[in-house]
Amino acid sequence: MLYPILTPARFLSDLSGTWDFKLDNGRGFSQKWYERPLEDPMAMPVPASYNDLKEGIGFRDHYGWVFYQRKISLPSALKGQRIVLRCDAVTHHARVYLDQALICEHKGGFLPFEAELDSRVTEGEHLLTIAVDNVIDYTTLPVGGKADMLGGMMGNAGMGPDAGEQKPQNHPNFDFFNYCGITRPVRIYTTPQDYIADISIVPEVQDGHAFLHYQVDTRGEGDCKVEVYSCCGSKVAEQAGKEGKLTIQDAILWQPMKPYLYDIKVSFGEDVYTLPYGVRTVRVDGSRFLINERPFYFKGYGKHEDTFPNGRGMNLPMDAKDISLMKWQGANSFRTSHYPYSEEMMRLCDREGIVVIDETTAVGVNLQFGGGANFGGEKISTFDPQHGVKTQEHHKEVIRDLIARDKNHACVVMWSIANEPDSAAEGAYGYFEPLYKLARELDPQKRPCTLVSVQMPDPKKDCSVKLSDVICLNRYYGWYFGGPDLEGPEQALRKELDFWKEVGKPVIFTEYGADTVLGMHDTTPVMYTEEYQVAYYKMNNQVFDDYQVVVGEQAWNFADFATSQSLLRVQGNKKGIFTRDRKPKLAAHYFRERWHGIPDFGYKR
Ligand code: BDP
Repeated sequence: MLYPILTPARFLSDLSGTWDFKLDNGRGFSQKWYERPLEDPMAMPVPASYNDLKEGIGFRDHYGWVFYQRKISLPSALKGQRIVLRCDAVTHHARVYLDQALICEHKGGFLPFEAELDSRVTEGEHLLTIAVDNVIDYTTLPVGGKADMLGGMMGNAGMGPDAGEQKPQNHPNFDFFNYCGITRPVRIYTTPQDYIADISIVPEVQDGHAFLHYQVDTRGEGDCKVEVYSCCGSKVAEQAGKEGKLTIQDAILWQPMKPYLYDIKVSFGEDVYTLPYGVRTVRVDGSRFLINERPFYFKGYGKHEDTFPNGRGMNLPMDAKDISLMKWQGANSFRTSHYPYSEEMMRLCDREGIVVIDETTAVGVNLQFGGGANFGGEKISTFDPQHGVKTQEHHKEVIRDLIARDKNHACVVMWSIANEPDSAAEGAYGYFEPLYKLARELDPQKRPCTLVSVQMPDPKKDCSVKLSDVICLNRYYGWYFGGPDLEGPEQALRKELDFWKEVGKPVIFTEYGADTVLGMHDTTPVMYTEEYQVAYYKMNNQVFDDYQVVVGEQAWNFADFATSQSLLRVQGNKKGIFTRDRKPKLAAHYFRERWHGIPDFGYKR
């Protein structure tokens, strides 16, 4: 899927701005609110999550549908063009209406979808309504649970005296606030009627020259030509035809922290599209992760798209700031925990040389959290065909759409199929094996695939041992497991790594961390102080340094972030190395010193 851009053949209009908005009162659909202007609407910015933009818990924790609406009219000069409406992310379920008609419906809150508009939109004014549902359950990704699920781990539900009837509400089976709304841009773009639908490029590098195996997917008739331009605008390769091989002599490679992007200009009939493209290779060799055939060491974070008051709404200045802070620290990478991030962020990472582990929306595919669904005594196995999650088909759709969106990004070096699923459970292999297979089939570049695995008593049972190219571990030795004593956790961590050493695949710690309140200090590093966070990381990092198989460390989390309310979360998760408004904790300085001393390449062998 191509990112929408202006070209000599394509018009683009961004519908960002202030829309009309209304919470559904249960009658939105029966009264057909989409057929006429909303009565007494509020003003609502797009893109943004709506939750923090008005006061009151009824608004913040609204359960169900909301309606966004605005008028659109297009220049008549666009008549005859193919006109497409593109929504980059609507969380979690969208119904799009133009005037009286439903023009498309989409499930999944973090990936783009499109609808072709009837050519009549170039005449007069039209009413565009996007109805958005935030309900999460056993069929959605991320997964929503039953009333006592996360409550069992982090709250007060499920046990003890009767707390009274609960009104219908979401129960996220994951640890971040269920922000929702139209969180990324809505745009209209045009193409000629015969057009370029997609482009796939697979790089090969030999003796300093690059060979780009390309394929252009087109609709209609026309001649196809592909040209490659250097960043200063000179043509370095050209080839006719919808598929073929372009040769770039003495190619300049895209490197972590030293990015270089070519412009690939594709022409087909009257259509023109230009793709910024970095040439680099990625592969796993034994326990090494090779980028451009050199052993790479991941330094960085698991992040969130989470800012105030945007919620998960796209925030370009904060994306730029985050990358600047990572560079200040000598970090070179992050994981898009726990959903795909905006295309703007991915393009920025291509441009800035930041390496990305690209994750699907599959978080919460685990009914065991802290007792989880089993908390009240009812035993539910995650993959139980009858009572377990029903996410596999949707999980396939998400993998398809993620790879379709991000396949050409140089920054993306690995796909993460899921975060902390119940990967050692009965049925886990049967659930995941087809998903890995699908990802491997669909990715033209055949990047490594992984699953980010939860801490468990017996890692040998994790289906990731067999399925993943790289072992990604979320481990909390010294926080949820052990701590404040760090000696016992250190021994346990070493013991676990002795096992992974034998497996022989590269290991990346994709999460490890400790909640820390900015400004809380002590001479003895007690839990929640900034000193404890530093002591915790020093212990873990020292162990990582002793194992060749560990090829990366991504701290949890880059910044403090909003979560559901619960007994373990004081205004959110405080494991950030930076606060939510990006002030450094002590650990930010500790990592700055450590990471500037670790080269991007060749740290381990
Ligand atoms: C891990 C999850 C992450 C949480 C983190 C934590 O992957 O989403 O925020 O734990 O507890 O289990 O801080």
